Amino acid sequence: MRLSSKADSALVQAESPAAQHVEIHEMVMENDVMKMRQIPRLALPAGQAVELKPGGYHIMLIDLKTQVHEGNHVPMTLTFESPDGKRETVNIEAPVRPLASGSPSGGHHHKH
Ligand SMILES: [Cu+2]
Repeated sequence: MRLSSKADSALVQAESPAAQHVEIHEMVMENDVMKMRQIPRLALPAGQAVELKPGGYHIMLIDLKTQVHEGNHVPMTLTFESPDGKRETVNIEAPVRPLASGSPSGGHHHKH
């Protein structure tokens, strides 16, 4: 999934009725191991598309309320914040992707 904005903005929150918790994650290389960690905001520079995908920035669904499978779409509400602090929410249908295989927490309750 790609996010882009005409003006500088940042993704600051994601919510979905499909999961208890929704976090914005990035992948980082730590001691030659790819790890994911939560980030408080994902910057969207004006006119520059930011790609969300396994292995990069992604939105993590934690404690799923319903089973979701790859190829499904889940409803999601994204909150964006502009540099002046104004917030705007956008409802989307996000495509579900599994965690990359071989990652330390592969499988179980986590879906992207
Ligand atoms: Cu993640």
